[in-house]
Amino acid sequence: MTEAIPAASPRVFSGVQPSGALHLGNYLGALVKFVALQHQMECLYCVVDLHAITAWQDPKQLAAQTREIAAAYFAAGVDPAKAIVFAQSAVPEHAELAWIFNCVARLGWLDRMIQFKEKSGKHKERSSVGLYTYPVLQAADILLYKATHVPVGEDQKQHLELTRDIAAKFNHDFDAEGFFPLTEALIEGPGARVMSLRDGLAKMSKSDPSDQSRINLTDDADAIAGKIRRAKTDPLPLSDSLEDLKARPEADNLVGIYAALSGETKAQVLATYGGQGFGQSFKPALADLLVERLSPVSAEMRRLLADPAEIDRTLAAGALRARAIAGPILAQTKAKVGFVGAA
Ligand code: AQP
Repeated sequence: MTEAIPAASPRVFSGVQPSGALHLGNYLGALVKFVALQHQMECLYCVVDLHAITAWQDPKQLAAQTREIAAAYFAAGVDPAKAIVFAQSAVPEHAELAWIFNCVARLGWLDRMIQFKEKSGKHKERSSVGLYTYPVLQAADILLYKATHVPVGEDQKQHLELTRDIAAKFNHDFDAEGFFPLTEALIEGPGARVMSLRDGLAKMSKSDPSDQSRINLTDDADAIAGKIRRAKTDPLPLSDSLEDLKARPEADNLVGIYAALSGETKAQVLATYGGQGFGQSFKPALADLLVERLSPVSAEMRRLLADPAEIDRTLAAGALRARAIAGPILAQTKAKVGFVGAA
């Protein structure tokens, strides 16, 4: 008989990989949402180091990068007394649930994942097996806490759909309707898809070989001004029509970044700067706005990173809180699968 389980109470889970310096896309697509949500629901924010090692990470760098992501969370405004902040590898239940989900997910589902195709490129046979099953681990991250909402950028939409497919198949196969929630992605928002400063059709990314393609959270005012000055645009002035932006991806991206940072709509930005050349006042104003928003974050990151032991203590305390939620959910999952000795 199908077991009736009450609707899950709202809970947020999200994570960022410690695979390099954070950029403006991570900040607007993820961190800004993390901060807002911690006041509305129970939130778990993870530094997903198990995900990071799906591509090579220098072991000497990985710990520093993990602390840097945690520092970025706190500097952006995540409060570790409110949200649960921890490193993924400190909660072994993630890997355990991922194995069970590896046996639930179908090969055909993973074959369709665009991010694997993009990241593995032409030489997929040389990619790690972990990169291929990355979305399954992501589903485990989320469902280990029965999270109902996941704030992410638009690039993660397909992985969230896979998480729902895995939850639905598990619930069906193990006769446990409603056991895992069908998690919703929280993608909407002005910074959901920040594009490269060198190519308006490619997303801003940590792994882009060109540092000029992104604004890093740790860039100083000169670096930000230089990158915005050199940001690719077209020779036409900025128009005052939203329709016109659709065919001009680089212009659209810069206007979108300005709107996301200022809290204005794109139409309001165009009402102020439309009709002028990019360099006249729009690009300098955008650089100033970026410096105004990001420099307090990078200053706070530097302050926090001066005391790595304190970051480690905060992450360890977060891992204990995370395990207190994860343990019983994993035990129930194992019992449903039929493992002897599970609670
Ligand atoms: N360009 C972006 N615009 C909006 N949101 C973005 N995110 C990433 N890039 C953009 C969001 O940031 C969160 C953390 O991402 P991640 O580091 O875990 O993985 P990612 O999506 O693979 O990020 P990168 O920067 O592109 O890293 P690499 O180059 O290593 O792959 C996620 O919520 C993501 O949606």
